[in-house]
Amino acid sequence: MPQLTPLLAPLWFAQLFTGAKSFVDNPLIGSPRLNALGLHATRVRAAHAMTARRRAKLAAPVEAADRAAFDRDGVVEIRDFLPAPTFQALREQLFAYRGPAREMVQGDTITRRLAMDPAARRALPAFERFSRDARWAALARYVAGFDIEPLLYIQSILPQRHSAPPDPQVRFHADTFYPAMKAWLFLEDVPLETGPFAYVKGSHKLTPARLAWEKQRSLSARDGDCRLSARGSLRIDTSELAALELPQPTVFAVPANTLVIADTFGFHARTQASLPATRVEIWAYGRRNPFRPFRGWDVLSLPGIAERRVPLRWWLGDKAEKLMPQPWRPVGLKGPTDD
Ligand SMILES: O=C(O)CCC(=O)C(=O)O
Repeated sequence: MPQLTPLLAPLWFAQLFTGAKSFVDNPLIGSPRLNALGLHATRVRAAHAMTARRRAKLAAPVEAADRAAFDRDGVVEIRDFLPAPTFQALREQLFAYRGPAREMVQGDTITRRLAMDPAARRALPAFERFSRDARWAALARYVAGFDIEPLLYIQSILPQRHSAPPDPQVRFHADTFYPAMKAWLFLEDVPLETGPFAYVKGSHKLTPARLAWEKQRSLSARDGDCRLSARGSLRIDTSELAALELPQPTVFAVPANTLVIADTFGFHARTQASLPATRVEIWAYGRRNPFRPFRGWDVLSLPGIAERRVPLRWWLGDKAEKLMPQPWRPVGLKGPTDD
């Protein structure tokens, strides 16, 4: 709507100082001319510099080995994360639980999420041991670069449920132009056939080669034929990794009770499942405006509020549906393994 342009210009400008990442929804962020002058590259550099400062202040409580692994690789894998009896109890409680679920279909794959809201927490008392775990809490905050309580869900990945092109998550990508945290505590073994998570170790680092790649991609991302790249999650082919001095991906085909936590500025993907499996996990997500100078404090992370954020977001999303169609559809009461 061209007549709205002068009204929206201040909003587009203000968004430059937030995590807004879509090259198509904001004409400044998507402008090939501004990006040739270095707009995208400057946002990337500034966001990483701010994160490094905040992470330095969040480092002390993180176990030294976890910090070293994360700083080197951008991803940490911790096997046998919960004590065996707690994990067994968590599995039993989680597989028996049914709650208000949301689903999103991407290609042939359904992603189902149930909020770890107060009702879920009452039904899964063993979850408390995970959410209050000091090692997890410190690492989640360090990786996110903020002193925030992550959003927590029960998530199921159900590949090969539609006859459709492949799930777009199987193409390697960076979620954002800035560091952000995602984590998975797998409730069952994740063999290769079920489509494990994969990560390009070291790709969380903003090297000169990566910065040049970001700048190059920002010139054409808006007009390219990949919808998700245009929306700011740049896709990369594994054949391009060597030129960025990066290794081939590591596939996390891991046993049950493994925690994987990653900076999703690093290149990652879900590998292609070869059967219609159901991968069940506790899934966590932590990000905030990357240009914020301080690591905390976050009122939304307070107990009593933190666990109500997901239902609140869903409710707000439903209210704004007409303005902004949202992909997460309510599907009634479901359990994590229902088909
Ligand atoms: O579920 C996975 O294994 C990875 C999904 C993914 O690529 C993402 O969350 O961005």
